[in-house]
Amino acid sequence: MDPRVQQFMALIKGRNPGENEFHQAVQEVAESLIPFIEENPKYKYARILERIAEPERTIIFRVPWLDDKGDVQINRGYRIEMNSSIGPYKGGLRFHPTVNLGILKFLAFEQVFKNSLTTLPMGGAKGGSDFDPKGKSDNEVMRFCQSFMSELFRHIGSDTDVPAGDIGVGGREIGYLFGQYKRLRNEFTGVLTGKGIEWGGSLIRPEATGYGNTYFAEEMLSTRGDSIEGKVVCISGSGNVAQFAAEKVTQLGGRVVTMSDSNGFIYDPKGIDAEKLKFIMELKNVKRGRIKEYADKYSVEYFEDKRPWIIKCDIAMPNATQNEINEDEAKTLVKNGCICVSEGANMPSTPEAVQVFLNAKILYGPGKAANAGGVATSGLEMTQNSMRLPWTREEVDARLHMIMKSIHATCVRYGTKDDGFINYVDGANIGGFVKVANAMIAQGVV
Ligand code: NDP
Ligand code: 2IT
Repeated sequence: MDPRVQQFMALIKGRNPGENEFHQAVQEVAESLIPFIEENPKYKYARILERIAEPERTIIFRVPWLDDKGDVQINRGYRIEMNSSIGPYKGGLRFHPTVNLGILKFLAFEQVFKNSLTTLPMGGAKGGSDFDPKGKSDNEVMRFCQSFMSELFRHIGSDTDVPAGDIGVGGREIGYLFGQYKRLRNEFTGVLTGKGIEWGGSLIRPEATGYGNTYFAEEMLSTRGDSIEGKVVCISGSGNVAQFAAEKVTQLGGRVVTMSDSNGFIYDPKGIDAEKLKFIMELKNVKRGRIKEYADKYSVEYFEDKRPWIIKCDIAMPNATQNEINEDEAKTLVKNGCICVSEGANMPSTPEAVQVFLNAKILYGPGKAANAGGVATSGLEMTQNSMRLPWTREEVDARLHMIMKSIHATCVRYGTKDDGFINYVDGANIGGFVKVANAMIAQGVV
């Protein structure tokens, strides 16, 4: 390891003990940025790297609520307000039993760079809770959301901090959170994004992360004169991002052969077409069932406790969670002829897996670039809320498409190496950094 990176990481690990995912996210960025900062010493003198890795504010709170039996339950709530130099704090809320401070800090850190790449004026944040919505009734989810917002409301606002969804937080949760915020503040504002279309939401926001992830893959492929048409695609996850990535890939002529959840994956060699995807959407969004039921319905193979990366494919879209592709799985993908990895999830590849993709010189689009379409469209929702004027589906989709092309162009600008290889990791890290770092310098030592 570069000794400068090592020295910086010793500082980060000392200040943030035990937060492994946060260390991982910071180290990846530091590896791209430290050589760049050496060439641009103004960032060094202002100690931007040290400042950018320290949250502006960390909020941790108790979330007590009553379950359906009348018993008291206690969870922990968080909001990490990482950086506000280019706009109000912005980023999702995750409700999942694995949530802890380190995971949310890694997500908030990534969000700063991602939001900068979108071209829109948004700072970076992330929040959530170790609450598990799985197996809870709608009423339990509502009471939890109301309790969570009863504390969070005092820290957020449409010009201060604008949360949205992430794992375990979809339209249902955003509705309950918004209702409680409105009641406490007596204000109808764009304080959350991902709202329902009848009450201030944006068309295309539900689709945006998966569509954007696919548009980004299409852009990467176009640099090699290729496209999604006719490609075999492995997708992991079966939630919001996975569903709409599958929809767009299929519309563009690709064949999606896998989807998964935390229990296993299904392999459908004929492809998950529009009709079958409708079944998955109903299964996951309404019945809240398990992906295994797809295998039973369509008589395809189900691999329990396995991840899809053992299946031969041209394109891989990890769209479930962090560290879901390890080194061996990355090697298997490359060996099987995979030419493109477009990350819908945040940090789904381990550092060793990333190295395998970079060494093989395949098209590798890291999450902070490839999944930025979701937050970008959240930004467009904020714009429409401010104007009090909704845009059409076509208008929002066209803007999303344009933004993904622009993010790709930024990665090419900052990530192209002497031999012409585009290192999208460096491209996204440096491209996301410059705007934020310049704003931090302009605003002084704050
Ligand atoms: P959802 O909650 O809608 O879906 C999550 C999916 O991932 C489910 O299929 C879930 O399976 C699976 N999953 C979650 N945790 C694990 C785990 N530990 N191991 C295996 N599978 C798991 O979330 P989203 O689709 O919104 O989010 C997916 C990813 O995309 C996350 O990394 C998120 O941070 C990222 N992302 C989301 C954006 C958005 O707009 N929603 C924007 C940008 C990135 P199960 O149901 O069994 O838990
Ligand atoms: O990781 C992400 O970018 C999100 N979960 C979406 C955040 C947002 O504010 O829309």
